Amino acid sequence: MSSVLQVGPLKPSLAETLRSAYAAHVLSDDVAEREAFLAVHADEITVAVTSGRTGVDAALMSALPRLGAVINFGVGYDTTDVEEAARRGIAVSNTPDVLTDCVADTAVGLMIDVLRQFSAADRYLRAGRWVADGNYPLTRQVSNTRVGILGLGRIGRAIAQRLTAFGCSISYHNRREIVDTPYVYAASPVELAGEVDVLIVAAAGGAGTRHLIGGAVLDALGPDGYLINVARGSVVDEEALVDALRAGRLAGAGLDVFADEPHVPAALLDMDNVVLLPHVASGTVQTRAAMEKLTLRNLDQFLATGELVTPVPVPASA
Ligand code: 8YV
Repeated sequence: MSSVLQVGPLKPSLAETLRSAYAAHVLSDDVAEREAFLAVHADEITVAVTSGRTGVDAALMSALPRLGAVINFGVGYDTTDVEEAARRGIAVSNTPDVLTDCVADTAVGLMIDVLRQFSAADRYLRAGRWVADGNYPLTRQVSNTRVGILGLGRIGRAIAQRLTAFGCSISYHNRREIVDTPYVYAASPVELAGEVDVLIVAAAGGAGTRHLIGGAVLDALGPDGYLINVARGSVVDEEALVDALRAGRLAGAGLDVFADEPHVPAALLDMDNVVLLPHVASGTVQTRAAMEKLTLRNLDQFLATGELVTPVPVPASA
């Protein structure tokens, strides 16, 4: 009998530890198997371990009457219904801080790649075009650009710090203006986009930020502007983004996240001014190991004391 339930796929070594050290159950994707499992084991489960990819929704919470914690591998927890969790007294944890550097590195890498067109230039060379067609066309300078950051949390600040070293000017929009930063506050995403060359999305996902970047923001960014997203695909209206890129109303985009992962809008695949990554921002051996360790610390502490090491804030609405 185990009180731990794995919900959705996890890093293989984490899934193996859950199995061998905690005798964790694994929730099936198959509806009939899931119901059969819940009919027998629902009362045993006190902790669910999941990731941002899957999460725990209100229906699963109501099917697990003794659930006390949702432990999320990843900093983003928009797939878990935190309002419902708060109503039910279920604590939720995530893995902040340990992935900040890698995600910020990825944002800067995407920005450099999109503006300087390194991926496209690499394709150009491999296709024999340097020989056939001559030098690659000139691109856009990265240093000294004006950068706007949507969401000045831990990751947003780490991006700002890195780009400050590139001589970039940094402005930001955030739910609240932050007093202790040297960066310039913009009152809305549209205002921010209108002031910068590159807009970097580092905001949390979820209902509150859904489609915050739509046609109006992209138009404010304009035909010389670039969009970088390392947050959640849901923050950007993908259709509006495709339209803007197609029409040349935006210079380019660098995307690590998409609305319907792993599916990527087909129109983007042929665009040389777009760099596409398969959600790899935290995907280094070092960072994923640190995320795994923090996930297990949350689990151990919850099982021992009923408290989490890195709980997420309880939503204001709860
Ligand atoms: C992970 C992420 O790839 O932390 C997050 O929110 O998006 C990534 O670090 C993901 O959570 C793993 O499922």
